Amino acid sequence: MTATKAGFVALIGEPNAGKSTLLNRMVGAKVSIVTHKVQTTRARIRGVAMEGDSQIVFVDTPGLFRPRRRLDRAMVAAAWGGAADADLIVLLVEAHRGITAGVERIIESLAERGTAQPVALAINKIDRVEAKTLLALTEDLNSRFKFAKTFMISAEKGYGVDDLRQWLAEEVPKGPWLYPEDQIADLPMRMIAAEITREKLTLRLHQELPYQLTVETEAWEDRPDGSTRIDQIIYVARDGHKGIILGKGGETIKAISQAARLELEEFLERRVHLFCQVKVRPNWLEEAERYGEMGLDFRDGDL
Ligand SMILES: Nc1nc2c(ncn2[C@@H]2O[C@H](COP(=O)(O)OP(=O)(O)OP(=O)(O)O)[C@@H](O)[C@H]2O)c(=O)[nH]1
Ligand SMILES: [Mg+2]
Repeated sequence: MTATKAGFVALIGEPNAGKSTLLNRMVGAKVSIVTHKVQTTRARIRGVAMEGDSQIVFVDTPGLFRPRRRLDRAMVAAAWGGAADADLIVLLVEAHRGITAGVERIIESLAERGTAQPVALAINKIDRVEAKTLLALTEDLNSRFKFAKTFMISAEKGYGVDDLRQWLAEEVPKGPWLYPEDQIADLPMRMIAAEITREKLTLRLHQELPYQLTVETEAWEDRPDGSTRIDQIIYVARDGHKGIILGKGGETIKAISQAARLELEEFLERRVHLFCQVKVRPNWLEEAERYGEMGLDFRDGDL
C-alpha cells in the first residue's frame, strides 16, 4: 500500500502576479476569476489538484499590497492568513517586473513573520522575458530570502508548471486526502456564480468602478426542466455607478449578464437564466454582511 499525502499550498504575491491563473492551471478548470487588472481576487479560494498519491490543495489569495480601505485591509489579511495556515507557500514574482518595491515588502514580511513553512519561489510570466534576465533575477531574489526552491514558469502557457506540481506533491505532508478525489474546488456555487459576474464587470468597466462594487447571489433555483434560475444583486456605492453599469437603454448590463450567463452554462453544463439587479448602497464597503458574503472577515478591516 502506498501512503497518501495531502496539504495546503498558498499562492501569494503582488496583485496581478498570476496567482489565479496558476491555480486554474493546476486544477485544470477555472475556479478563480482572472483579469488583467490588479486586485481581482478578494478572498481565499481553494482548488484541488491530484498528482500521483498526493492531493495538493492550492489556496489562491488576494494580492499583497499596501491597503488603504477596509476592504483592502480585509483582503491583505486574508492573504497572509492563507499563507499562515498552509503547509507550503509559493511566492509568485513577475519576471518582466522583477523586484519591485511591492516584492521587497512581501519578502521583508515573510522574513519578519518567520514563517515556519518552506517557501518556494515561482518566477512567473517567463514568456515575457529573455532567458538571460532570469538568471540574474533568480540570484538576486535568492540572496534576499532562503527559498526552498526556485521555479521558472508561465502560468498562462503552462511552462514549468509540471515541475512545480511534482515538487509540491513530494513536499506535502503524509496523510489522508482532504477532499474527495473528484472535487476541484470548495467554494459554494452561489459564490462562484457571483465571482463570474464580477469578472465580467471588471473586464468591462473602467478605472475605479470595479473596486467599488460587489456581487451577491440572492436566489438559486434548479428547475424541473433542467435549467437554473440565478438572481444576483450588484451593489454599488453611488447613483452614477448604477447608471454606468446599466448603460444606455440597459445595454451594458445586458452584455455583462449575457457573458456571465454563457460562462455559467458552460460551468454548470445546463441552461441558465441569470437576472442581475443593480442596487445603490452608499455604505456597502462598511457593512459586515457584505464581507461575510465575499468570504472575508469584516473585523480584519479594523484599523
Ligand atoms: N504573459 C503572461 N501573462 C500571464 C501569465 N500568468 C498570468 N498572466 C496574466 O496576468 C494577469 C493577471 O493574472 P491573475 O491570475 O488574475 O493574477 P492574480 O495574481 O490572481 O491577481 P489578483 O487576483 O489581482 O491578485 C492576467 O491578465 C493573466 O492573463 C503568464 O504566465 N504570462
Ligand atoms: Mg487573483
